Amino acid sequence: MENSLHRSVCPYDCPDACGLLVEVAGDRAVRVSGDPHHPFTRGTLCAKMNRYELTVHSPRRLTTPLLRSGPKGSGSFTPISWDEAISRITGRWRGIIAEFGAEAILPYSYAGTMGIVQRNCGHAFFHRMGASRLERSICSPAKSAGWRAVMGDTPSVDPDEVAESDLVILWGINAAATSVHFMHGVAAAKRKGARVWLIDTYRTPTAAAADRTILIRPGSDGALALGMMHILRRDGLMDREFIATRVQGFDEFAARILPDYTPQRVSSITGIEVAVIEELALAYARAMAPFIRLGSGLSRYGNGAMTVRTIACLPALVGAYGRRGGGCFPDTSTGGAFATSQVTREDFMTTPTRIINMNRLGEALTAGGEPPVMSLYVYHSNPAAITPDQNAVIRGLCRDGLFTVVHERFMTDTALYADIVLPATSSLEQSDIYRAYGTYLIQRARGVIPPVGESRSNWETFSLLAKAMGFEEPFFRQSADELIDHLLSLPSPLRSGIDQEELAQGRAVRLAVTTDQSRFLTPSGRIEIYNPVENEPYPRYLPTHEENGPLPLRLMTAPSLYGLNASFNERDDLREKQREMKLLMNERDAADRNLLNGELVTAWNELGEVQFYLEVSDSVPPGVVVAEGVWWREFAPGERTVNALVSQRLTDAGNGSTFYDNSVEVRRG
Ligand SMILES: Nc1nc2c(c(=O)[nH]1)N[C@H]1C(S)=C(S)[C@@H](COP(=O)(O)OP(=O)(O)OC[C@H]3O[C@@H](n4cnc5c(=O)[nH]c(N)nc54)[C@H](O)[C@@H]3O)O[C@H]1N2
Ligand SMILES: Nc1nc2c(c(=O)[nH]1)N[C@H]1C(S)=C(S)[C@@H](COP(=O)(O)OP(=O)(O)OC[C@H]3O[C@@H](n4cnc5c(=O)[nH]c(N)nc54)[C@H](O)[C@@H]3O)O[C@H]1N2
Ligand code: SF4
Ligand SMILES: [Mo]
Repeated sequence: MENSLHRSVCPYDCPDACGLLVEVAGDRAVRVSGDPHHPFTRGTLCAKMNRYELTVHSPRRLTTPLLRSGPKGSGSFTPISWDEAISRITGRWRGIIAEFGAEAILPYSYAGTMGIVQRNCGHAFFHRMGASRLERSICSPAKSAGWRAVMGDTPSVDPDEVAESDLVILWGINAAATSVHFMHGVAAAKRKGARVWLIDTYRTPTAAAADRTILIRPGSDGALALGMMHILRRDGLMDREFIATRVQGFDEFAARILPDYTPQRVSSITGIEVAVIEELALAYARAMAPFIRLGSGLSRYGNGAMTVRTIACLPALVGAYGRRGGGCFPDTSTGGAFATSQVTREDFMTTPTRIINMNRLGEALTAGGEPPVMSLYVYHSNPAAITPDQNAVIRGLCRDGLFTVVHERFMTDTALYADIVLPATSSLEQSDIYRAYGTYLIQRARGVIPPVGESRSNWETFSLLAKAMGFEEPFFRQSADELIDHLLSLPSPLRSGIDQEELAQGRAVRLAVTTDQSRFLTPSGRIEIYNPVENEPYPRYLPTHEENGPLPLRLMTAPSLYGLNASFNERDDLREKQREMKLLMNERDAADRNLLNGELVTAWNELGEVQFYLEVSDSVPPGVVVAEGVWWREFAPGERTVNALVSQRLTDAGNGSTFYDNSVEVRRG
């Protein structure tokens, strides 16, 4: 029989949301490639997804439900049937609800799959149950809050517009790893003569695509933006007419805030030479259409929202917003594409229940609470690896009496602590509808191979749990495709006039968005440098949590080219490319500590200790160390991985994670 070719969508938490072509032989996907007709993917995938079939058919896939048969964390399990698993889970839950109330049950999920239905369907189930709610703020809520404070609901420009820019600033984004296809547009701009500046805390792989790389002290980007604005004003390099007609509060800001941010002072905050700050400001002012691609790295600090807010003001001073090829791109806001509330069903909740911040899971599981968390249900997330304060999370997962269920594709660090593990399908085995957050495309996918082993999708699993819990709502009795059809039947301005046929055939379709950044969707209709609703009415520089911390090295918990958060650890081919779990350190810091390249070291702070292999590297400035990727503990040289060094502290707005706002010291061994 001939192999068949099917369209699908990359399900991972990546702004690109690539279109896939999947070659299927019998029950197996044998080859996965980039869809040449997908307008953003353009036929190429990243290093991770090129061999997605190795993930889908990995010998590590979980194929049956498992019941714990040894101490928590030991990894001893016995296979059981789905019927037994569901009846054990719901039996335990009934007992917990009777004794403690449903709020003693906590769901934990994030972004193993980005499909609207599979990602969000658990909300409906737990709302119906009356369980505690999870505040899903691990990624970049501070970035959204900072952007919104200045620009309100103004949409981002189309990412491909970057091709028309003459100055691209990649600001706190390792786009070569985290948004590969955006770099097409950057390359096109370069061919037409654009200059590319990268601003990061170390020389990432993206530096190879930049003309200039500025290394900035962690968390100080807000000060750099203020310094640039100081220079623009000092030298009269602003678009006065634009400011007068389109911006709220500039004069007051210029009089009260900007004088403090002289190049000298900004240099002492950021560690960047005065001459370089001057040069960057001048290049920015002279550009016809400067384009800022804003990453999330700089928002994961105690001052992260304010940093983003400050940077968002910069294009206003030169009138770059609304100029073709110019402006600022944080991500696309495609949230209105579908009525997600039809999946999450807040209306199933009879009274508003307790909300627990996902960044503080360690605290939630260990610090009691009223009621205490007695059961944790984890699906498409790996909190023992990816959540801040790994030691607290693992202490919590070890707690006697906590009943933990994990629905997963693999025996992750979290699944190891489960009482019951349920096997999950991969994206190639389930239906969903996707909206990208780095483009304005949506795409529908259907399963292209049967489920591997006895695995079931999130949707099917919640349907089974709902039935066993006696939830009668017809909602839980439909199929995922019926729910997708329902979503598509509800009108949305973003989908008006789109090609339904293309969508039904699984092709990517562009939403009907006007990405005109010259219409400011703010309360005042202007760019709000002055925002009276904020605690701080004007942007100014705020310190990070660790600015004057006791330990000397700032730790960057950066993404890796060959993994995505803790996903892809199952892949030997990708792990081999990274060789081992490394800590990058500058030569001077290594010499000060008598540490040698390649040796085993321990990074430590008040939260924990993590072993790495040291890589002495000139890509890292003194005072900074870098740990790329989130490893499963199985592949770590020691007992813990990077998030044992990350605190549960939150951002200044949005209750976000502060992954980069940590300090460590490093010793041999
Ligand atoms: N290959 C790969 N792709 C991914 C991911 C992955 O893990 N691997 N993760 C996915 C997810 S969930 C997300 S949210 C996105 C995130 O993608 P991005 O928006 O790129 O954000 P981050 O990956 O958090 O960080 C990007 C860069 O910020 C830098 N940085 C840290 N602190 C500062 C600072 O204070 N100032 C400046 N200027 N830079 C700083 C880091 O060194 C890092 O290089 O990527 C997605 N794509
Ligand atoms: N040190 C450090 N930590 C980080 C980050 C970092 O840059 N550095 N990034 C942070 C960020 S931005 C984010 S968004 C979070 C992401 O945190 P998570 O969303 O938890 O990320 P993953 O590690 O990708 O884990 C997803 C899991 O879902 C499983 N899965 C995939 N598809 C399905 C499915 O359909 N059903 C079920 N049940 N399971 C499925 C996968 O096997 C995988 O184990 O991590 C955060 N943690
Ligand atoms: S670049 Fe992102 S969306 Fe595209 S295949 Fe890779 S992980 Fe998936
Ligand atoms: Mo994320």
